[in-house]
Amino acid sequence: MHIVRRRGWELPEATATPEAVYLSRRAMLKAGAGTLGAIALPGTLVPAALAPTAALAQRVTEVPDPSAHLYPAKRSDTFTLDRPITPEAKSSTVNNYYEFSYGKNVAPSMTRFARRPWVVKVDGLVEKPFEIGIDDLLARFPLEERLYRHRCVEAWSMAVPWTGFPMKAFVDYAKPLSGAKFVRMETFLDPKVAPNQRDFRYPWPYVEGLTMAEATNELAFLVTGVYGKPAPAQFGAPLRIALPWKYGFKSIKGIVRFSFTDKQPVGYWEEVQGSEYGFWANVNPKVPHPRWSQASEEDIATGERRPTLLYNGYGEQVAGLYKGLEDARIWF
Ligand SMILES: Nc1nc2c(c(=O)[nH]1)N[C@H]1C(S)=C(S)[C@@H](COP(=O)(O)O)O[C@H]1N2
Ligand SMILES: [Mo]
Repeated sequence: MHIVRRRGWELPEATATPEAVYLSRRAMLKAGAGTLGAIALPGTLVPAALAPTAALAQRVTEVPDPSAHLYPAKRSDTFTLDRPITPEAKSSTVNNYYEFSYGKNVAPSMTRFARRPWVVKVDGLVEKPFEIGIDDLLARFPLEERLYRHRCVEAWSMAVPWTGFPMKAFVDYAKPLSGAKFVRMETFLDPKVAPNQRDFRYPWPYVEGLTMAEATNELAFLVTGVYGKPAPAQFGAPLRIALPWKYGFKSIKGIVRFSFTDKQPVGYWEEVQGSEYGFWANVNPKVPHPRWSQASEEDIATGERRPTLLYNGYGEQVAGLYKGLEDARIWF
């Protein structure tokens, strides 16, 4: 979603994204300043052997999804939209998935990604840590469809019919101990599949976190499908989350691990640039991002600008979560 300030040794494709982000000193130190001169000449990040080929693309897309028979799921009438559903042709070609591309058309860079096999790990402060395959998970939780608005911190928005199950059902199943205060979620890590995970400037894997109260709020939704079918890879298949009252970067894709913890997790973007992206990231039109306004947003389908809503319009469900936190930085 953001580019890194351009330096001589940086990649040309980094210029494809609209906003500039400044890598924190911490991230640079973590990357190891000593290696800076040695690598990342333009073009060396993705070895030729990893460049997508038409044959590979075909192989990956031809794998039938074993969960296809579960779709479409019944649409919930609890969650309604104040705008049309964004056409799939648009929402599936304007994506953020930094592991694969710093630009918005991510799908062509995902030819090495496969949605199966996929194992999810549950650990930390739980009665008993375990692993579960995505299809066993899908068999355990009834699927439903929910229409949610989605608001990226970059001030664009869309409206999507997600399919999945409430995060609360999953949390109950994980049996967290009473000492668990947060859930930390982690994206897969496999640079052979996700070329940008070789980019030492970023703290892979992608991580996000929620308080237990947020994770068990009725809106927190674990997503497995979209538009009435298993989610295409660029949407974060086979498992991502949708948190419609928060900026989109909280809605982590490609989840392989849930860790229950008593420590507030540090998210990927918080780690990259903590002065601009924080733990809470609740949508608020009145609190500008340090580099741009959040007062309005652009609908990616129509180009129309509309006023941004507090909590992205979901205050009724979530405002209560933040009582007593009025002075905290809950808008970044
Ligand atoms: N693992 C991972 N999850 C991610 C991201 C990412 O780069 N990597 N981008 C986030 C951002 S900034 C947004 S806006 C949403 C985009 O979701 P979409 O592509 O389905 O619209 O995914 C979020 N989840
Ligand atoms: Mo975003």
